[in-house]
Amino acid sequence: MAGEAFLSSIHRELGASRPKRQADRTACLVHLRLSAARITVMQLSFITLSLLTLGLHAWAESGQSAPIKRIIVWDGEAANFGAGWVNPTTSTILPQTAVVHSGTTALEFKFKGSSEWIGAGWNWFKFKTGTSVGTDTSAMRNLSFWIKTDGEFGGNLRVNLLCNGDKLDTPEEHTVKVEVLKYCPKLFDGEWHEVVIPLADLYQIKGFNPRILSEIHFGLTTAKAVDGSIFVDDIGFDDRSIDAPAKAAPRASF
Ligand SMILES: [Ca+2]
Repeated sequence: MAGEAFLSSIHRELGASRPKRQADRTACLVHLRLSAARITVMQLSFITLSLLTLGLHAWAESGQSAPIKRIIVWDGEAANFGAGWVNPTTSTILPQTAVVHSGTTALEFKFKGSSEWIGAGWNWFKFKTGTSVGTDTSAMRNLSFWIKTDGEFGGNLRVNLLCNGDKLDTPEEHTVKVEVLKYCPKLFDGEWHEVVIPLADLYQIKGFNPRILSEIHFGLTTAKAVDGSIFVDDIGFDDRSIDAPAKAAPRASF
């Protein structure tokens, strides 16, 4: 009987301690799960931080910057408003669909002549005047456009911009003229090229207003008779770094 009593006491002891042990086991599991959760959160935080650091490092190494801001003033598609002028009047500057850089339309400045200055302009506000009419380029760094020449004419092709005003074409509304060849050494090879001209090279006239741009001019001087065409597409402004190479802009962005 003494042995039975002893065993019975052991059973009671075991029976009484089972809930406590289960509670301990549960607490232990909760603790382990919380610890695991803490480790997981820490790991995720570490991984996230590592990826972010690696991403920033790769971004810095790649030399990439924020997306380029662009203002397209004429591309013949989404931006297809405008009108032009030419000199002499036997020349033309018109939208056409045979030779294009983007979409289905580009401008063609077509000329034939000798011993005279050949010029053309394209006004993307159709010569509407006013101090509130024009493209604000104050946050932009460059004039850019695509160009293709057709014909054996060579010579000096210069470009400049006009800002608007109550009266168009006053002296202070013209930027200085720059040589396209300087920014596009392969200008006369018959292929399409993007021309990127820093606005700082153009905006040097006192009184010029960069907030109301409305027109671009092309002027050609040669020492021989000329007969050819200059095709222009995707005229716009952008804020890309002037130190960056003039990479081809994706056509879809125009
Ligand atoms: Ca186009």
